[in-house]
Amino acid sequence: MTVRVGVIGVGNIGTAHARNLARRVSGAQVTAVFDADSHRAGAVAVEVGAVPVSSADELIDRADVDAVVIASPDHLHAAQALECIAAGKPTLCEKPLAPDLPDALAVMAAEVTTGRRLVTLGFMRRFDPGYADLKHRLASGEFGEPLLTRNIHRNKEVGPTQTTAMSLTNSAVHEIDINRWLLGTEYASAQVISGRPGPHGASGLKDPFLVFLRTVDDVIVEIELFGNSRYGYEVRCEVVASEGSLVLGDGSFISATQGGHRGHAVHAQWLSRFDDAYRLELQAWIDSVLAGAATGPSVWDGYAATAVAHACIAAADSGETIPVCLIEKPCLY
Ligand code: ISE
Repeated sequence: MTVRVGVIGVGNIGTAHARNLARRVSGAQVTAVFDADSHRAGAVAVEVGAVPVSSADELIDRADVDAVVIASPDHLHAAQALECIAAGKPTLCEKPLAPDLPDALAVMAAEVTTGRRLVTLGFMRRFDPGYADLKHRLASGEFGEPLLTRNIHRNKEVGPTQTTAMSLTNSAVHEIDINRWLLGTEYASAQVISGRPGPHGASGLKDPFLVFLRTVDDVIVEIELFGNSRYGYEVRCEVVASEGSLVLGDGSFISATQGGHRGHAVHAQWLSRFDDAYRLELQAWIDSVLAGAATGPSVWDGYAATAVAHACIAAADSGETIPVCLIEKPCLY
C-alpha cells in the first residue's frame, strides 16, 4: 500500500520533505503541494510528480491526499493541524506545534476529543543516529545517572526579523525536546542569561544566550543558542553522568592533518547535518500511517516544548528563574 501525501509549504524544509518522500521513503507518494508562492509550489510539484493546489484547505480535503505534512511558517501550524484533525488525516507537523501556548493547547484539546493520535511532531533529532546512540548508551546504565547536559546550537545566520522569542520557540525547542527525550523527564524551571550581543543580530536580539533548565529530578540542561555564528551550523550535546560522560559532535566529517594544521569541515546549515534524521523520521511516520497507529513525537511533546520555551521567554524578559507549569497529561499520551 502507498500513502498519498500532501505537503503544505515548500520552503527549505517542505521541499526537503517532498523530495525525501518522493525518492527516499518507501510506501509514500507525494500527490499534492501547496505553497503561498505558487511558482515554488509548481516547481516542486513537477519535480516530485504531484499537482500544485491553490490552498492548504483544498489540499487537506483532497480525496487523493491520505496524509499531510505541515511545513508552513510557524504561526500557521496550529490552525492547519486543527483542519487535519477535523478531516481525520494523519499529519506530520513541523516544529513548533505553535509559537503560542493557547494554540498548542487548542490542537491538543481537538486531538483528545477525537480520542486518537493523528498528529506527529517534527522533532527529527529523535531519529538522528547520533542522538539515538546517546539515548541507547544512557539507557544501558553503563554511564550511571545523568547529572547535567551541555548543548550547543549555532546557526550560521538568522534573518533580520529574528527575535529572542523566535530563537526559543523555533530553535531552542529542539534542545528542549531532545533533552526531555534523552533524560525521560519534564522540566521544573527555566533561567536565561545573556551578555554582550554579537554585532550581526537585529537590535535588541539576545544572541548568543544561555538557557539553564532544571528537570523535576534536578538534572541541569544548559543550552547555548547562537543564531549568527557566521562560520556555519553546529549542534553538540554532552551528557555528564555519574560514571562517565558522552559527547555528541556532528561526527560526520573526516579530520585532515596537513601543513601544520588539523581540522574538518563544518555544516553550512541543518538540512545536511540532519539529513539522515529527516529521512528516518519520514520513514517512521509513513510506516506508522500504514500501520494505522501514530508513533513518534506527539502533540503532548509539542505542547511541552512550547510551554518550556514560554517559560524561557519570561525568564529572558524578567531575568528571573521561572517555574515550568504543564497541564495534567491527558491519557491519550
Ligand atoms: C530551524 O527551523 C530548524 O528546525 C533547525 O533544525 C534548527 O537548527 C534551526 O535553528 C531552526 O531555525
